[in-house]
Amino acid sequence: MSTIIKNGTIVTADLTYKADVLVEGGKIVEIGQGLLGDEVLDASGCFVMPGGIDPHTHLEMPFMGTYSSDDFESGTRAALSGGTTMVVDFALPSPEQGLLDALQMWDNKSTRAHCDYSFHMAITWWSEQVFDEMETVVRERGINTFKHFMAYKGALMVNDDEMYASFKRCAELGALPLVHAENGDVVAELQRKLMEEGNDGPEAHAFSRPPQVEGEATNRAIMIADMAGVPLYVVHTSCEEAHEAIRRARMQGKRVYGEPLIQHLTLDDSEYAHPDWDHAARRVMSPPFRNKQHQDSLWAGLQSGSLSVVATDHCAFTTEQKRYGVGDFTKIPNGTGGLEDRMPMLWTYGVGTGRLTPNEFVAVTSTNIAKILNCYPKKGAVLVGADADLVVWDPEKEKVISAENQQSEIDYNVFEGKKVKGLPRYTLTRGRVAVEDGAFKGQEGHGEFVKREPSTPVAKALSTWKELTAPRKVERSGIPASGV
Ligand code: DUC
Ligand code: ZN
Ligand code: ZN
Ligand code: ZN
Repeated sequence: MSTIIKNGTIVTADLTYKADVLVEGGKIVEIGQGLLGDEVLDASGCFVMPGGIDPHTHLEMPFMGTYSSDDFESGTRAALSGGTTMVVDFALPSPEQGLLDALQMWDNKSTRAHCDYSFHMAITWWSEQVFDEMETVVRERGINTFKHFMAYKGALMVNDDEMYASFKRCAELGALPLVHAENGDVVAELQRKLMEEGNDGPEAHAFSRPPQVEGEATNRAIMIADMAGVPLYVVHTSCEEAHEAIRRARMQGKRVYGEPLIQHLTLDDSEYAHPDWDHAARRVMSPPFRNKQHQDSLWAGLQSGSLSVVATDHCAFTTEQKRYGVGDFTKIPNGTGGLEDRMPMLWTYGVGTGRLTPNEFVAVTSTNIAKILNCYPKKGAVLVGADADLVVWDPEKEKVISAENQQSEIDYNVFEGKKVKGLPRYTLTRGRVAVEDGAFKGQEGHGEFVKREPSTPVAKALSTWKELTAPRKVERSGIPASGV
């Protein structure tokens, strides 16, 4: 059976034009005028765009004494409902657990996915076993990205020596390292001091993770990546200091990518001052929400291209789970949701305000991500031969975001009450209509794992550092006798 998307305007990262799209066998087979197909989807008044890719989710992840509450079933249901057709989740080994062992757990969880997905592999400890398994992860499992936590001391955090070793290994394998950039030592000390002074509420969370800890760690990771000769992807860039570091590195020719979250772009730190404990705790995530100055910087980064993609870091916890941290803010499970809302929120606050063009919207929600993570043009494209992961986007369709009608399985939504304009009329996952006018019609287990090859060596070019400082033995005319 074929499906034809008729009367729409195709919007890609670089083109806008009117054409029909013919889909068969899960792929785009023809783009042109007056095409015919079995199932007809009317896209009048709509934009036909590559489905969104969320490069950063944590589904059913063991974390801070519990598990994040959206799994691959509810998480991908939320994704598709908001126009996202692929998620990239983090396989997270517990301390001393092998990478392949952890991957097996993620394989098992992800069988319920409604849409396609891929994994990043987290490096949470370092050993010869980890070094060896990284090669299998890249060459046999099709995972070309490794995440490093510079925070969560005593749990997930890796030190500089481990990070440098892992970055060098990534360089050898043609893999891309990712960092959660916050100085975990300083965070731990600020947390201790705040608690000691009796600041145990969720408002203390933001004070324990100021922009400086993120700016410092971002700079450090960039310099370590430079020395290892590998590109770098900085997850959840939330503040001006981190953005500045990324922007400077890019101007120096370093291949560094920044990923702001939709939450940091649209919500600010006044949320933590809310008199209701639950309200504030539900918004505890790391890095925390920032003030308007930082938000402006992130928007400017997207507009100018110094920041590359927009993600969610979807890591949803119920109010009950958040309450583990009553009396000690450091025990509030860190994380917020956003999978269903990323695309409508970015359209409303980005395209709707004139900050982003529709083409730029496609770039930062889909195409840039597919290119950086090396699954383009299978994903992120409206091209013949690409997967038919598409969203028929109605720019006039409106709703008010509310936990009452969301797909996520938690009991609140951090965007509650926000009015969005711009929503999917249809979302297609490999040619299958999974969302039609707000109604979910997906199929559990339809999602497939997307293998991502290592990058070609040319994509590894970073700065000229290596050329300039490659050690050279100096021939000397004479060497003085030892002074001892
Ligand atoms: N930050 C969060 O808020 N949650 C999951 C992990 C992270 O780094
Ligand atoms: Zn569920
Ligand atoms: Zn993180
Ligand atoms: Zn994360």
